[in-house]
Amino acid sequence: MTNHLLKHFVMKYHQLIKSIIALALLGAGSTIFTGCEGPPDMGNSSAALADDVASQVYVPPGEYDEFYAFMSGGFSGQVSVYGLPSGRMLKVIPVFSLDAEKGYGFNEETKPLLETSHGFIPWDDAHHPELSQTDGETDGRWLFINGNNTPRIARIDLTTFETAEIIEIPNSGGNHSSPFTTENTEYVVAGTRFGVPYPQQDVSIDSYAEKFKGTLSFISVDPEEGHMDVAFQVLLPAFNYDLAHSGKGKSHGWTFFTTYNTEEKSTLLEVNASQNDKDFIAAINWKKAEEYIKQGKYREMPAKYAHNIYNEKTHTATSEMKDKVKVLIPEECPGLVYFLPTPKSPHGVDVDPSGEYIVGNGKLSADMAVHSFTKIQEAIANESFETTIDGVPVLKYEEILAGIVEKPGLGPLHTEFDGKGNAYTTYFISSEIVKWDIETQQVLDRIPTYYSVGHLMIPGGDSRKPDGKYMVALNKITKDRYLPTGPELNHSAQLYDISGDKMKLLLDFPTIGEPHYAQAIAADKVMPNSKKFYPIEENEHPYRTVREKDARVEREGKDVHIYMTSIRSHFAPDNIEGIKVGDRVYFHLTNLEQDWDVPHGLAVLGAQNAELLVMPGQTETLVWEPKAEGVYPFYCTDFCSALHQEMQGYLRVSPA
Ligand code: CUK
Ligand code: CUA
Repeated sequence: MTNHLLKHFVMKYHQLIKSIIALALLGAGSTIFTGCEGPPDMGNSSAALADDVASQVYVPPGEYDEFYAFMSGGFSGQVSVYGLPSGRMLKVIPVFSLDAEKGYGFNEETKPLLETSHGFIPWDDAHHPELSQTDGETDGRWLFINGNNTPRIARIDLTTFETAEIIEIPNSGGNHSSPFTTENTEYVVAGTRFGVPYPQQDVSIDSYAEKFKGTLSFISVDPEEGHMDVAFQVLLPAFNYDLAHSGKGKSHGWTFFTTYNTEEKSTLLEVNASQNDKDFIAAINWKKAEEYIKQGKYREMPAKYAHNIYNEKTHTATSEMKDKVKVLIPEECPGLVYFLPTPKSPHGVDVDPSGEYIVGNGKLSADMAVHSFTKIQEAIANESFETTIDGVPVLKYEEILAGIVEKPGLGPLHTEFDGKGNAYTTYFISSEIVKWDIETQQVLDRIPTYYSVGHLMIPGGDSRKPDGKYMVALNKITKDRYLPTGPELNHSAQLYDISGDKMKLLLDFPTIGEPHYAQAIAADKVMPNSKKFYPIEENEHPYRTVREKDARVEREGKDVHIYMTSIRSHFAPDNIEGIKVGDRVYFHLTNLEQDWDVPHGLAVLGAQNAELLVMPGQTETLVWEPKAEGVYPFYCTDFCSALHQEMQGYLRVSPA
């Protein structure tokens, strides 16, 4: 055996040991890395295969990728955009977190986007990007993403790749099961992970079962503008609502939410949680909810939440505080909610492209339950209920089951579909993806992931029309996959070819933050609408300067407004005097360029905020309160022309 082969064999063997240890460690939730030196086994077996694989992901220089992939940033709070199949990173879109690169959250225009009922919160934990849909197909208009920590949903405009709106979700704690869309983007949904005192108040945590509630929110989306609104909430027992997916096709009009802690305990230490053999999927008939709302069968409850919208004409966001929400109570609204028993602690709930099969991914269960929408409807029609909890009928497990995937792997988390009758489920503990037949529930294939896969993504994989060519695994642990970079490595995505019977690993690429979920869409659904610049004549920013000759400085008491322009390669005005210590200086910079990809930046020595990065035709404002007299330089931060380095100026600050 050559050295190379021997090493290969050893590594393979280690993989087996790792799997066995991992199986033994059910609940420990990690794959054990055994510390081989050098690069690891790539999961494919020969050099020839490697060549074949390389050609499948190779996008020649200057050519475009086939898909846009949008990855959640997890605790980075942002969204990153990748090209597939190349795995090239195209952009980071700032959403919930400050981004110094783009001045996001630093300039006056975007600050209001990060307002909440708790004040300015420039961070969140973003888990699930969700593309807007028309007729159950991704349409390339908007991307929604949840903020988990301070409950919010953001809408990104895919003509600009910028955050256009953020709405806070009232009466919620941990907005995890969000923002999964309905078939025509009628709604994006949100559910509270934590039970919350309802209404929010100072109560003993021990009173959890009596005083706490769970809320599921339906956020309407305006079909033209995309503007969101909290249409209504459904008040439920204080389970923990984990994930969701809406029905499609025959199950259009329904949304399904997984729950855990149906014991309603205030502490989830292992002994307390997960006593019940089954938890529930909460099935909401939102068409019915709309009828109840129309009939006025709702209660209006106090709720404090921010609604922030970015206006593309004024290039400025505004924040509005709202104070009421419509609430539906199941006891008063028969037919609105049903509980579907589902084996232990389901995480994801996924609906197949036909809308018939509802897959509950029970983390602590050996088998996976697949529910039948048809059977659910029959059970409801026959009023065949096991019991009722707070006015919500519980259906009988055996009666709604389409079938079971038997012992497919350990720790199922999420399932996506290829549109060819197959489902693909991630197994966190056994670190693999299992392909199975939706109708027969037979396992067809399995492939390891490196390591500990969370979500997976197939372009359109949660829509009616998946593009079943590629699959991306989003892994929690990276370990030995890349050159070491100290104690922490970036999370890792892996691209697989799923066009044939057997899944095939094509590519590893690092990601930003923690990509929980991702979505992808054919490039030709987005690319033609991508904005190249903003026409200057349409700029309605209140502090715009549309001609260089109008550049000027205006004083209003202690506020000094600098109406500044930029064009290759100078600022106007560039030498500014008459500023005093104690003034508040507003740089309102309008970028006069009218061409693609020519932003100008602005940085000022000692300015407390970051820089500006102004897109062609836009205006942005940097506020600075100089603390000491002197002469301060400013300059353009984005290399914009051969004379970029000459793009600079001075600001003189005199004693008060
Ligand atoms: S979650 Cu992270 S692996 Cu927040 Cu959708 Cu399942
Ligand atoms: Cu403008 Cu560099």
